[in-house]
Amino acid sequence: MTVRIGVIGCGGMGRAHVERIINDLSGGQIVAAADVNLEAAQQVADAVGGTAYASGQELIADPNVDAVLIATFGRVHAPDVINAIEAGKYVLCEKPLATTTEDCLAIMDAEQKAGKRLTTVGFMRRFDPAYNSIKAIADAGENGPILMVHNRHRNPSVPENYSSRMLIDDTAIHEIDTMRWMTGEEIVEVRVDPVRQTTKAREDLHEPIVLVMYTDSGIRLDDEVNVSLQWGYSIECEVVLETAAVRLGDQEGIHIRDMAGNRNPICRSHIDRFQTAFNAEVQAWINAVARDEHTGSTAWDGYAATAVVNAALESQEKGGEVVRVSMIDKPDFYA
Ligand code: ISE
Repeated sequence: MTVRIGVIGCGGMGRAHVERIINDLSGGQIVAAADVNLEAAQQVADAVGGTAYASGQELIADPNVDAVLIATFGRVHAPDVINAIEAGKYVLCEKPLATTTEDCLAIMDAEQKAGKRLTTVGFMRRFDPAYNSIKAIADAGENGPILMVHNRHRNPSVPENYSSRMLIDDTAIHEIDTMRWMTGEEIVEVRVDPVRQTTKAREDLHEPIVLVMYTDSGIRLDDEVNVSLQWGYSIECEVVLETAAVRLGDQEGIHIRDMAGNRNPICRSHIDRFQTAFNAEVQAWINAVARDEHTGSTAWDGYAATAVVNAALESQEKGGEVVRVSMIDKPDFYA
């Protein structure tokens, strides 16, 4: 069965997904595109011979659309996700699932009413081969439990509209999810340490920052978020077990020795660095939808990440105070 996909949000991320579905993946066909900017939707629709819509609601109602991929801004995700659930259509929603826990709870309510898990959140690092290798070593248990994890999330630069809160709800949210997934535990406490400010960021962007988080069993997680580096896109993760320390390797394919030194080329963006993970994530979703099954992270994962983000934002506002994460008990539906 070919899964007929409608894409909501035709900016950079939406178009990147459209291109991968057309060029790199199998089993999926883009049949509709929606964007508040109808011209942007029309361009995508023309390229695939599909239908353009000015709203997600109209696209979801299209009987030719089997499943929906949402790549709009986080703050407008919830109504489209809920509409898709009510229409009984699987959704792959880019992160964050929603920017408030209230919206995430409404999504979980809609899913429980539908009696079916239909929502996958675009936490694509769960599909990155190197993160998976680390998790497999940790899960095997031969080196004892995880004691702590050190993360570094470094970007060369960020767009003009990127604000200080996005250090947490747009950037650190990746480590928040990856750490929950890696440890299999909820994060219960967060503190955001301010750091001497880089002169390379805009004056109103207060970075770098370091998040320090604890899980329910006491695993310590830290995450440097540093997004005006200039020199490259660099993601590091080291998991410290009792008798081993396992970290992401050099992620670039080749090694060069020349007059400039002994080095690997460096990625420039998340699209380069996580190309394999993005492809694996969307392919797994298409395959699962074709089998009428859910795959990847759930609406609960989206909710939990947003709850941790909220606690971190509160700590950021309060100059680094420790903040407890406030969450409902996990419904059995997501067990
Ligand atoms: C962006 O939205 C991403 O998802 C990237 O992975 C991250 O590195 C970047 O900081 C975010 O702005």
